Amino acid sequence: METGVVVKSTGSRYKVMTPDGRNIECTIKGRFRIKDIQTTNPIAVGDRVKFSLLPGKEIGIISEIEERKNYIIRKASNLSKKYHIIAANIDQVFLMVTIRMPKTLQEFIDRFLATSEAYRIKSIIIFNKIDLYDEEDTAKMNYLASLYSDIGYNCYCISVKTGKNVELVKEAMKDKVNLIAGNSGVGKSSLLNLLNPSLKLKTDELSPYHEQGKHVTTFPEMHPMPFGGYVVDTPGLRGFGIIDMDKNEIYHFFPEIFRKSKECRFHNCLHVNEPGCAVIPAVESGDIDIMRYRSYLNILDDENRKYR
Ligand SMILES: Nc1nc2c(ncn2[C@@H]2O[C@H](COP(=O)(O)OP(=O)(O)OP(=O)(O)O)[C@@H](O)[C@H]2O)c(=O)[nH]1
Ligand SMILES: [Mg+2]
Ligand SMILES: [Zn+2]
Repeated sequence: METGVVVKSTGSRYKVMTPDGRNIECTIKGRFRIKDIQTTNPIAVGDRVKFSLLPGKEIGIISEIEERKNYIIRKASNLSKKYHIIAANIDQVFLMVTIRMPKTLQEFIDRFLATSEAYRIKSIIIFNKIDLYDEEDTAKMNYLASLYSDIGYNCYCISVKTGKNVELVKEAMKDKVNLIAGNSGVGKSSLLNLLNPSLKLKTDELSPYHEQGKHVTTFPEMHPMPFGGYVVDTPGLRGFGIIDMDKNEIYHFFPEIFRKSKECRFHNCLHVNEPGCAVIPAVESGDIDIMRYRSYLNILDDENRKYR
């Protein structure tokens, strides 16, 4: 029996990397399940597995998965009760966003961050393509970068094209298992190619009409970095099918709202219109960003709608 880490999973085939750096094609034997949730894929990138090589063949059979430290999932589709595991055993997530080409919506950022909070995985924001930004775009980026850093998320403003500030991202990724996520076309694979030129990952221009990415990367894959550590490249996210959250705990995943909520009169305050709420006046005075608050209300609304 050998051990290894799943670095790629395409349907029924898995690429497993051994501690001495060999890549073995594997299939699975038996059934693997996560307690309480239904998943469409039993094993994901980042899973640590045990496998045995078939005699005389280059193919391994996975027979065991180590317990996961954490995992990132998304709904298989909007209405489905099934989940798809994107990756497991991740140290931190880099959310790559762009102010233009394509434009990342702020609510998308907030939904993503709230979901990572729910998984207790540290998120870091990368603003990419700063070489394209005019004065207005730059002002918008600076506003968002200071908003999110004040809440507690580290932010990097970079250009993969010019290489500006990429060193800083490298330092932050060093010796960790990182995942990079974001809308299609923001430059995730381009960044990995810059960090590890031997990868030669496929990238493509945006479609000129919609200024949107073409979903070039189709499977998550873990790549080793020459400076130490790994990065999981992922396919561009469309809307963010947020995991089911208990409506009473959504605000726990907005750190600045959670901090303020301790001053609310009622411990079960949802910060919508309750008397003695401390969050609403903080939004009115600008201490809590109104767009963040709106993102919170929208997620709350989605959860309410499900049970109607
Ligand atoms: N001007 C500019 N273009 C960039 C920058 N980074 C990436 N691009 C371009 O953006 C386009 C999309 O890049 P990709 O790396 O394919 O984007 P992706 O996020 O991997 O997209 P998906 O795999 O579809 O999710 C390519 O044409 C890149 O050359 C940048 O910093 N500045
Ligand atoms: Mg890509
Ligand atoms: Zn309140």
